[in-house]
Amino acid sequence: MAGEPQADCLFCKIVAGEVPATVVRQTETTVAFRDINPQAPTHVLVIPKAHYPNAAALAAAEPRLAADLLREAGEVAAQEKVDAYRTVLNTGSGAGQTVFHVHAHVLAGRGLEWPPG
Ligand code: IU
Repeated sequence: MAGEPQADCLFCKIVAGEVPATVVRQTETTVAFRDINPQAPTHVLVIPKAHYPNAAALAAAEPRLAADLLREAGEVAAQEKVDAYRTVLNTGSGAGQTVFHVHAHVLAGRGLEWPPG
């Protein structure tokens, strides 16, 4: 069922505490943790606790939860004391998505080029 934990999902395992992560914030509906392969001095992933494969699926099924995710990206930036940051939501392997549990990357602390690579 949509939103239910998936047995083979790494981020569902992080939510369940079965895989360790450096959690920086947690709400009733979301978890934010440091990326294990940081691409910037601040690189935090914000995920919904519920499993949705990507941002569009999340927004279609649970628009308020999609809003929670984006609001939490801002809360992470505030907590990290960065005023400029980039929020990235990769969708599809061709765009670089490797974990199919929606996550917002929050990147900050260095110059970020545009267009992204
Ligand atoms: P992507 O947008 O799906 O490519 O992002 C997945 C991210 O998850 C990527 O930046 C990984 O470094 C990160 N990650 C992690 O933080 N912890 C893990 O155990 C694994 C991946 I696997």
